[in-house]
Amino acid sequence: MANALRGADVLARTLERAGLTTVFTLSGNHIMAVFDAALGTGLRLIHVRHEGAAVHMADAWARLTGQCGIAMVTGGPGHANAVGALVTAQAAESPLVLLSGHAATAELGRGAFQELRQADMAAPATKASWTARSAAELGQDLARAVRIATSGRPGPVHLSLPSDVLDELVDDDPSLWPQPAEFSPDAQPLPAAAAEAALTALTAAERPLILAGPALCTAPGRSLLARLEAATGAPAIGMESPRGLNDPALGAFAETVARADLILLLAKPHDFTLRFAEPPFVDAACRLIVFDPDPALIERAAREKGARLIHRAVADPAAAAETLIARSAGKRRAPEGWRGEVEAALRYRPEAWRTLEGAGGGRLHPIEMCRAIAAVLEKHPDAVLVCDGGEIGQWAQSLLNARRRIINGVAGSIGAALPFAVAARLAEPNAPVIAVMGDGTFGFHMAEIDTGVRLGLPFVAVVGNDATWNAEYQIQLRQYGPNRTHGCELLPSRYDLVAAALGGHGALVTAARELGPALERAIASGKPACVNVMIERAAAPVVRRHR
Ligand SMILES: Cc1ncc(C[n+]2csc(CCOP(=O)(O)OP(=O)(O)O)c2C)c(N)n1
Ligand SMILES: [Mg+2]
Repeated sequence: MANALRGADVLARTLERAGLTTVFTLSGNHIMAVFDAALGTGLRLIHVRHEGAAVHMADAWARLTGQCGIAMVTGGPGHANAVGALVTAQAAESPLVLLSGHAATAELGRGAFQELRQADMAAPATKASWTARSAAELGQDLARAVRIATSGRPGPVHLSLPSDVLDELVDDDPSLWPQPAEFSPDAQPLPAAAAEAALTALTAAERPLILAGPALCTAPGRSLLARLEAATGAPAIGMESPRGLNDPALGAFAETVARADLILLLAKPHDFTLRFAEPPFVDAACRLIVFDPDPALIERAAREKGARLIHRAVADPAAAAETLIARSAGKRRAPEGWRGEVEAALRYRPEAWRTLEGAGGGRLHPIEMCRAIAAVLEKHPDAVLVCDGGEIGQWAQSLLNARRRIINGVAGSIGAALPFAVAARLAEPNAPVIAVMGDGTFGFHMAEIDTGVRLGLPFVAVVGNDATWNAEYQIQLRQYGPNRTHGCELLPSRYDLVAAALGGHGALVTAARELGPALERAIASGKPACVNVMIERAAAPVVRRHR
């Protein structure tokens, strides 16, 4: 073969041609052919310390750049380590492709090294999951994977790469290379009649709401929602938290949702986050409109709501919003008073939070911690804010904001914050990255500080260290009583020294006045940093004006 290429070359060059050049990876026997094929291409391999981190990074990359994220791991256990992280990307509606090495096709069923039913294993956490069959089809496989990941409701896709397919030789031929259009998402526009029906209902309603799903919670998605709100007069709110209506980032929003008379679910799943839109959370007479890319989710809402679902259509979220904006010109807008009421509820935080101070004694209240971080974010309006979960994550999400924010999301999983921070800095090389997480959460992926050090990707991990898996401790306290709290304690460990040991910057903070300067020093260090803040054990906030 004059111009013979390996399957691995087809894969690497297809990624390069598609501009998908940042690959978050952890090496392994089955994928070393791809590492080799990457030489001489424009591919940038970001070699991480755990396969789950590679997937989390591809997820954050997608959320920040709008591009499909790419993660590549080895077969068997490497793949298994990656699969858990897909769940976070799936619930966050984040498009990525997981490429996993795989035992050689010729050895399957014979006891091959690391043989595992990988496609079956990834299936429930992905939009599509399959195993490549030949080198000649690898380019098309990849284009299809990217297209599925980015179409409709975005999400992860898995493709397994048997090692003999990666090593197989094929002649270089135009048929190997997919056309750019083959990567492009399939478009599902909102039908004009559905848009008109929705706008008529929205303008006739007294207290309408537009609730959007995670896919529209990116920075461009939120700008689009603001335009949609301005065009229709109906408050348009993105929901991306497992706390749903009780998301403390939405202030006292739950109180106004209960008063809505019409809710348009714009690619927002009808699910537990809405408390299934049942009373007392949503009024029994409130009507619903569902525009969703997924017919199965429309059917589910129809089953749940019957005649209260007044209009429905299959449509992509951003396209549907654009159509609604275009068609709302000249139409009556929803009442101003209602919009003001919703805005006030979203903005509401208890007055006492402004001045609240902890008991001292070397520990800050989470509010004091967030106050200092908020001041730093104000000074750095270009900063990317990462928030993980747990009780401290709820405080941070309630009290901190930034134009570019990524949170763990509807999956309610903890641990992604450090990988998110590394990928955020890669995506935004000139912006400070501030990642807030609990001490339990820090432990999941603390080795990614090493990835940041090796690759020169600084970020500031702010650890709210209450020496507890506090979210679970609070459940024990609430549900089982103060005498039955056990097993959720951690040590007040020096995570700042972990960062320093790995070549990063570390600081321990035990008083509120120290935190602002410590954060500025951490940013100025130009290294991956851990600011280890000793905090009180405080239950996450539930924000209500009327009890
Ligand atoms: C992957 C995963 N494992 C376990 C949990 C359950 N969980 C939710 S919050 C939490 C405690 C988190 O502790 P920490 O990070 O210290 O935050 P804190 O609640 O103490 O502020 C746990 C164990 C989860 N949500 N996700
Ligand atoms: Mg904790």
